[in-house]
Amino acid sequence: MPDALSAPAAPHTIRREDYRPPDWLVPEIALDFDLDPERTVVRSRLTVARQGDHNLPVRLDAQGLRILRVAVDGAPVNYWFEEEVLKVPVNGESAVIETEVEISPRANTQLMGLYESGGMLCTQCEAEGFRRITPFPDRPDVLSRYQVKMTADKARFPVLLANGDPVASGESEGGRHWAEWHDPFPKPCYLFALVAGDLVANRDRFTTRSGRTVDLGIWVRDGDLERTDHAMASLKAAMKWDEEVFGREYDLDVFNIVAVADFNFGAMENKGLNVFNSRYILADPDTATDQDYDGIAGVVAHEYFHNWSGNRVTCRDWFQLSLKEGFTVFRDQQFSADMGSRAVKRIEDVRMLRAAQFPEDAGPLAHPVRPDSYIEISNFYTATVYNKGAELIRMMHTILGPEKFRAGCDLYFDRHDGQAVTCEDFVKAMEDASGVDLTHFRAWYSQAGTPKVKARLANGGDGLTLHLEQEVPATPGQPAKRPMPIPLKVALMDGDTGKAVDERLIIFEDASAEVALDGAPARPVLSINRDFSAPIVLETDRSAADLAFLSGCDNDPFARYEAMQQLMLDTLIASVSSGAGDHGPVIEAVRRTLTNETLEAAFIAEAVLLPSESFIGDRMAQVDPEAINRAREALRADLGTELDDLWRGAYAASTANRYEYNPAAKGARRLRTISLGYITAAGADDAAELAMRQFDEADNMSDRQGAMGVLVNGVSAERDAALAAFYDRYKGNALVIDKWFTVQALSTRDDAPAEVEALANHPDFTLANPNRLRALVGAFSVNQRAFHDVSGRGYRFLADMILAEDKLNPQTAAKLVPPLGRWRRFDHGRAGLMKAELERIVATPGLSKDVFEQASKSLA
Ligand code: B3K
Ligand code: ZN
Repeated sequence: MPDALSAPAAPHTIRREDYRPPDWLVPEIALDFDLDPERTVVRSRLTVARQGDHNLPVRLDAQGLRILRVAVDGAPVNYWFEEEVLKVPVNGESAVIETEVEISPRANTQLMGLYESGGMLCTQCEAEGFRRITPFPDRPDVLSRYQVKMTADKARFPVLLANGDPVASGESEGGRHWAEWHDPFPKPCYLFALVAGDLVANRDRFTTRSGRTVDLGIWVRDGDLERTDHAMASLKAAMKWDEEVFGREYDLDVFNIVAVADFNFGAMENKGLNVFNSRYILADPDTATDQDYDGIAGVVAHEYFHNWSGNRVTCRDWFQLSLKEGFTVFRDQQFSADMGSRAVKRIEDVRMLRAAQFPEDAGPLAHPVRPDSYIEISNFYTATVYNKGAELIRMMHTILGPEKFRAGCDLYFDRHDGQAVTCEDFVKAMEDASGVDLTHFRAWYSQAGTPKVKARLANGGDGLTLHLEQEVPATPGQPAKRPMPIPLKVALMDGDTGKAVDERLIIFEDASAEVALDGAPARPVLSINRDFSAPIVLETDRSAADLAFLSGCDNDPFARYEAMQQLMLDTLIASVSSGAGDHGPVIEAVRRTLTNETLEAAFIAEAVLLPSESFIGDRMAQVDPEAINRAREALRADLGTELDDLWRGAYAASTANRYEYNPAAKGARRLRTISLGYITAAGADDAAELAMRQFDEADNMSDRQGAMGVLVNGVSAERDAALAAFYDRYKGNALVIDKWFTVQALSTRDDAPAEVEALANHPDFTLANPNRLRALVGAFSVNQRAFHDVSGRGYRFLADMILAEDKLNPQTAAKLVPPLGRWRRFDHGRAGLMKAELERIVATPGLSKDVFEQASKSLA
């Protein structure tokens, strides 16, 4: 009897151009699970239908399954294996294929397929985990109606959930019970889910705009129930918002969410049964920061929004991933903007894009938003597919305007409901509904690399002209690029009055352009890429004085923030190269921002924050981690000292707040901890004491973690006391202990690499939990100065961790590789050490294809 347990063959590349429609469809599937953590038996009954004229067998993907039985129309059949595909010959146009397989959820450390987490059984199928549960054509363009029956020990697994609606349940022998769920909506197998566990629910109801009642449940372990209210409120807000803004209504009678502790990423949008990493569900003021609260609202909304953008209309193949992810990220960004401060949300989204996507686009793993090839699809759940993908949708929204964009969305959902489609289908719907020609825009889907735009104003005989030039850098496999249509929101700011003149949208399509600007004031200052209208790197010849001016008056909040960032960046880069810079203009601009009473605290907090060390590095020809750290710390110290009274004033102003969760209170807390950071940077004698008081008296996690984060970078008795007190207070709460690891992994002290190595030996550190691994190792790898310690110990540590994790969980291991792939950006010595670690990884026998792909491409 052949098993699908054999090792996979050498990694091979899957290409978008090779897409062929499936030879067999599976309109119906009935699954019967005999659940047990050690040994689960899965019986499946597939109704298969031949598609097209061919004699090919049915291909069923099967990975790590022990095959017990395969039958066609009730009779045994001579099936065979080719790599990890079970081939079943079928004679007629349709048939019923039955399979029976055995799997072990407990042995599943990859957390893909059916696995055990914290005593419960749960599934993760996207992208290709369903093949680890039962033989099936595991591709998103095979849509089936699911009937699922689960039987399990009633005492250990009193709750049995699956997609769709519950239809029946009962008792069986030996203390077991069963439940059956039906999902009326055909779906690809990546959206299948089941959960069995000893769970309790926060239950609520939502009435849709057409008057249907939906039963909502957020399922958690017993002690966690009181930390689910924010997730529930977010879910209801998201359901309402999607009706109002996108006209999308929920379609089943129940919507369940389950929180699990061991999860490879944030959450999963399975039809009617979302499964979440518990960090995106559980929150109360004592254990979760404002950022955690925002993350929960954003991810709960994101997964809910997938019900239309992803589930009702799904992807034809995995190259189209951004069809659902880019669009859904855009939708969740718009939702969060509407729930809080639009300006601050835009700043946060751009910061994230620049921190994660720009480096990806500029490195060896660069790929288009719609990739052309992959070895392992899990490696393509990237910032490019998600966040740059969202920027593409946003650009279409900008070019079409909100009404036509909405008409395009309506047409897309209407035209493709129940189908598996492509990014091209989305763009076509936008074009058809709006009448706007997006032919050139499609280059954003196919060309990788962040466009660089140079912009300058020139005053000639004919008046004022805006000169634009663009260049799309070469990326792996794409040496030469066409110019891209770049939507640029532009205005002139009047240097005398501070008022905006001639605000307009320019679609800059060619390699260069000259745009005449009318009605220019006597002293015009260019405000460009307002609201970050295009995901580009911009270069202008604006002086420090121009930038300082814009930072004080630009009426576009993003442009105002951006002017300050550019001023800071220019100052820091000058300091790094010359060893000393003129801090005066930054100090004055920050002073004006801090004393501007018309600005909200949350905006001020963003505006006064210096660019991160990595972001400064990204803008330099070669990254010098030590020099960047010195320059940034020097500017921080000067800002702290020169503006001491203002920082203390801002600090005191927000101290009176008792905990409330609303945008104003959040902003005040953020500004408070940032002020504490500057007071500390100035070397004030009372800084550690102030931080310790904040730590001790905090009535919320933002303040407590903020204080600890400030203390951790210094040398003081308070530092040790805070770390010990924090650990003691929260031991046993994994999500909070993750923060304890992260805060130390991000330390700016010289001993950070040694501390991180020691923490990897802490009894609470484990490779089995992806959150814990990311909290320590993931955070350390973005701590630029510590990770790039000239000794290379940071690189060695990361490579050791990747190799150890790869044995358990390849998907999560592979996510840690990209920081090593940035070797070209560093000096010869560091580059050599980084490459040596990548080479060591690639040479390791038994490497997963996940890590192999990331490490080998990083070396190329
Ligand atoms: N669709 C999932 C991501 C699955 C990742 C698989 N490696 C969550 C989301 O983006 O909504
Ligand atoms: Zn998503």
